[in-house]
Amino acid sequence: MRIERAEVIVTSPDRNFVTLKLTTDDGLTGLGDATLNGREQAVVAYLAEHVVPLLLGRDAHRIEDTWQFLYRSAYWRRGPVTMAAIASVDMALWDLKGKAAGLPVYQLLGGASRTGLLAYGHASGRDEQELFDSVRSHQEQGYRAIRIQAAVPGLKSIYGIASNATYDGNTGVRYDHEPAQRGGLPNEEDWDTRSYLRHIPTVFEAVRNEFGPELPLLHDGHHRMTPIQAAQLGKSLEPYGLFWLEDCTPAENQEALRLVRQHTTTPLAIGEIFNTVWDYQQIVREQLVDYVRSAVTHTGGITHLKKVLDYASQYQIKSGMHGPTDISPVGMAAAMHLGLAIHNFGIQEYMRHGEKTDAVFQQSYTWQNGLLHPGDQPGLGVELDTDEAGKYPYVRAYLPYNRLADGTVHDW
Ligand code: EZ4
Ligand code: CO
Repeated sequence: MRIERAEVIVTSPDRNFVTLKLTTDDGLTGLGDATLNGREQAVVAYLAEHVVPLLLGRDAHRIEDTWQFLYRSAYWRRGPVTMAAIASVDMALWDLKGKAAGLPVYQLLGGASRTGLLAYGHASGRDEQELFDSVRSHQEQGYRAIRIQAAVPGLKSIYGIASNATYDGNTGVRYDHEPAQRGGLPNEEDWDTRSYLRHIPTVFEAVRNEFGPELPLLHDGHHRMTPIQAAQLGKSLEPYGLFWLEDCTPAENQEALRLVRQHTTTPLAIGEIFNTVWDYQQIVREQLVDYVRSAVTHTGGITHLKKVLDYASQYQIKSGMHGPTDISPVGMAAAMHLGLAIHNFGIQEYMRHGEKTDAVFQQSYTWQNGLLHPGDQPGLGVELDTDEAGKYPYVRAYLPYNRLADGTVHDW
C-alpha cells in the first residue's frame, strides 16, 4: 500500500479547515485534520512544501516509522505548525490502515473500552438569564456535562461569551462560542483578573442553585491568571464541585501548577495548546493536573497522543481532549476512536459543527443520550465531499487578543 497522491485541501464552510488527503496505489483514501485556528496557511505551506514530497511512494502501513521520520528528519522539532502537520499525516495513515483492514480505527487501537464517550458543551451568557437558557438548551440537546462561561461586569467582550446569542445567519446554527473573526484583523477584547475572580464564584453559585448539585460543570480560565490568582479561583470554586478548571495559568511554565495544587482541590485540566509529551513531562510526573486537554490534531496525531495518554494513565490522569469547532470532523472522529479505546478516557469536549461543515465532511460518528460514538465504518468514518469543499474558499481569520484597562497586552 504505497502513497500515490497527497493533497492539501483548504475549505471554509462556517470556518477554515485544513485537510490532508492521501490516496494509495490501490485507490484507498485517508483523511487527516491539520487545522490550526488563525494560522491555517502556515500548516498548509508546511505540508505542501515540505511534507508532501516526503510522502509520495512511502508504505502507508508504516505509521510509527513515518511519524518518527517526519518528527526527527526535520531537525527542527515540536511547535503547533509542525505537530499539526504530522498529526494530519498520522490520522490519514490510521484512516487508511482501517480501510485496508476493514475495521474502524478504535478496533485497531485495542477495541472499545466503553459504550460511548461522555461529552460536554459550552454554555455561556451575557447575563444570568441568558446563561441559564444556554444551559437548558444544552440539556435539551442531550448534554450531560456543561462548561460555564459568563460575562464579567465592566468588561465589554471576553473569551467564551457568544457575541451573538441568537442564531448565526449563515448556518442557522447557534454557536455558543466561536472566537475566530473572519476577514479583517484581530478583535481587541478587554480583561481584568480581579473583577473576574470576584464575579465567577457568584455565577457558579447561581448555576448550582438553579440546576442542582449533580450536573457536571466545567470552566475555562483560558491562560489568564497568575499562579496565586489561579489558586484563589480554584479555592473559591470548591463549594460548587467543578468537574474541572481548565487552563488556569499560561501553560508554558509547568512549575506554576505546583503552587495552584498546594492551595486547591478543584480538579485541573490543561494542554489544548501543548504539542508533545515533553510539554507534559513534569506536570504528569508530579500529578499537577487531572486531565490532559491535547487534541489529536495539535499533538502529532493518534500515535503521539496515545503515548501521552498512556504516560498520564500511570498517574491516574485522564483524557479531556480539546474539541472546539476549529477541530474538523476528521480530527473529532480521530479523538473519538482514541477516546473509545483507551482506558483512561475522562470526557470529550464537543461543540457541534454547522450545517455547511457537516455537508462538506460526511460523518459516521453519532451523538446519542449525551454520548459520542465514532461509528463502525472502516477507518475514521469521515469522508470529504470535494465539490462541497470547493464552494468555500479560504477566508483569513484571526483569534482575538486582550488588553488590560491601561493598554497592556494580556493573555487571551
Ligand atoms: O480558544 O479552540 O476549550 N476551548 C478553548 C477553545 C480555544 C479555541 C482556539 O482555537 O479554549 O475555545
Ligand atoms: Co480551553
